[in-house]
Amino acid sequence: MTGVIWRFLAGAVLAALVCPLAALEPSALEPSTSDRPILTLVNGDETRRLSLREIEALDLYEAEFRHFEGKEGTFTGVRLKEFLAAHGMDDARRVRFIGADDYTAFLDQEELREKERLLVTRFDGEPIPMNDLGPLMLVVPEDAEAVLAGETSMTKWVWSIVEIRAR
Ligand SMILES: Nc1nc2c(c(=O)[nH]1)N[C@H]1C(S)=C(S)[C@@H](COP(=O)(O)O)O[C@H]1N2
Ligand SMILES: [Mo]
Repeated sequence: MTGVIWRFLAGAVLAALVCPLAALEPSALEPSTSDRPILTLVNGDETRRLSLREIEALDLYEAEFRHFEGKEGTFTGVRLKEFLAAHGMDDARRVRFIGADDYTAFLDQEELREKERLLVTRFDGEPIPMNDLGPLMLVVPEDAEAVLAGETSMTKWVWSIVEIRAR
């Protein structure tokens, strides 16, 4: 009897260790060497264009999950908070993300604090083409399952990001 209970507990602990909620892990990918500008950063009245090499200059992290637009695999990128801090945008009242399709969504300070968001630069190790939700995507790995289950909103999972503005 106790054997059954122990086996159940051991199973539960193992499952929790092996299958965390799409947790962010350090990535072993080599940062890009591409100098082609793919992102416009607007901070107050300063505008800059960044390449994949410049975006991936920070530590890379990854998570495995299924995105509601269909992609299932490994999403790699930089932590949004670190990226904003590196570009002096971390104390902006609002940060706006603009897609190539002109879709826009913003995050306020509370949203930036409450969840770990990843600015995705790669899918399954490769840069993401413009016509396949690239070049950059905003995702919340810890919410991936809740979004698929219809329990959490995905309006701030912007894809095809080409511009980020702080004010
Ligand atoms: N670039 C871009 N990102 C986007 C959107 C979009 O139209 N363009 N739609 C947003 C909204 S409103 C939602 S609910 C989810 C899912 O959008 P969909 O229902 O149009 O697939 O993606 C979000 N990210
Ligand atoms: Mo939506």
